[in-house]
Amino acid sequence: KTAGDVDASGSIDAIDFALMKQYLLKIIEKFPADTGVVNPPVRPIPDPSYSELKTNSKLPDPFKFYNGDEVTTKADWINRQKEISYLAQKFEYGFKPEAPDSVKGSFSSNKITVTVTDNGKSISFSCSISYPSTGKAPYPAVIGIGMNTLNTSTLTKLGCALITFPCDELGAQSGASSRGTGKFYDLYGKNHSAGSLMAWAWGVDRLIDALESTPAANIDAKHLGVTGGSRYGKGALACGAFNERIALTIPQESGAGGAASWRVSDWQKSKGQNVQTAGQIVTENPWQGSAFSQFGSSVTKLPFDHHMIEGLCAPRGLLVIENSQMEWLGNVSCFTTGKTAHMIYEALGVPDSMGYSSVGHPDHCGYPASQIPELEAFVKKFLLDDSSASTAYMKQDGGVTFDKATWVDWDIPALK
Ligand code: MCU
Repeated sequence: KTAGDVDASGSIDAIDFALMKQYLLKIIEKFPADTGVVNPPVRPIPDPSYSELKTNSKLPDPFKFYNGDEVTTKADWINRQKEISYLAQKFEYGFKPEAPDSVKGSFSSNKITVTVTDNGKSISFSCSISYPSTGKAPYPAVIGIGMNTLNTSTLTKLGCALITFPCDELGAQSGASSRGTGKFYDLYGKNHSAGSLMAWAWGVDRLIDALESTPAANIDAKHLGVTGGSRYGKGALACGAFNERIALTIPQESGAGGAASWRVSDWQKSKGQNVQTAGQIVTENPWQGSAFSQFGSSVTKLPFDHHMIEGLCAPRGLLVIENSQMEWLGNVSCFTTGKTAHMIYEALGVPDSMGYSSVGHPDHCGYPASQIPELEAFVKKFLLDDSSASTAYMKQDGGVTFDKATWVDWDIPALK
């Protein structure tokens, strides 16, 4: 905190205390156990201003810290993820508040009601749960942002519960002027930096708090997936990227702000294709934080791109489902992001924990039968602990190719 944050009488006001609490919680946050790396030395997180950012027309190197230091170990990668997460929150998504003062869950009629109290204010929201007729309680579950547009019969047949998360209640997306509307903003103020995708990611975190403390809901909070289609797919990726308790992330046909790369989408647009770009998205809806509008025509200044947002999920499960027939999503952009994010999983020695599958079909967010095998395999491996499931998928139809030389000027290190 700087002197400017202290008021004239020399005291720090209540809002500063809330912020300080967030910073402290960030510092003591647990490191993920599943990497086998428990305590990397703490590195200071860089905090560049917009004007200090350097232009980079390639997809930025995930394996170089912001100051240029190399990432050579898995412990370094954990620190690099923290750095990427901070930069992505500062410049794109807005900040996710840390654990609030209290979260309570109550369960009745197949519905869990989540009540969150922070800084003397409370909100609550309810999520419906539909239980499978097979499988074992407590059930693994897939959280649908908005609604679940995946092939739900595949999920229930495998014994997964489906949870509907009412994202629009938390953060509105009914046009650019709806910024700051919804229960998240009732709690944290309408000028909070978070865009609605981050408001949803925060809400899913609170849902998980409630699932953990509400045994009556009968959900295994250690085996949770998150999904969503289209705009809700952008949200699903945000949930997986910013919450280590999500075991499997499945964004579906999410395009720009999700599975696409800002840089490659701009390039596709420059070739005359009708692809959604940063310049357009900031005018459509408040999905991103307000700081992102600075990048509408300067995405090459972003110190990350969406291969690194997908990389925030690593080494956890990630299955990207796309539709190469929908021009607006940016088929080359999504494939390029998928291939480069996969390089992160390769460096971590878990290439098969991330899959990419794009099949062209005319119905946006319909789920073609040809993509069911990969869905089944990822659910088995990450939600049902079936290590025999084969999840090596890098599927792309329609002659879409990955031009590595144009986009990537870094190599895959073998992280120790
Ligand atoms: C792909 O998701 C979005 C897209 O980003 C928007 O530009 C468009 O308006 O809506 C799509 C969507 O959510 O469709 C249901």
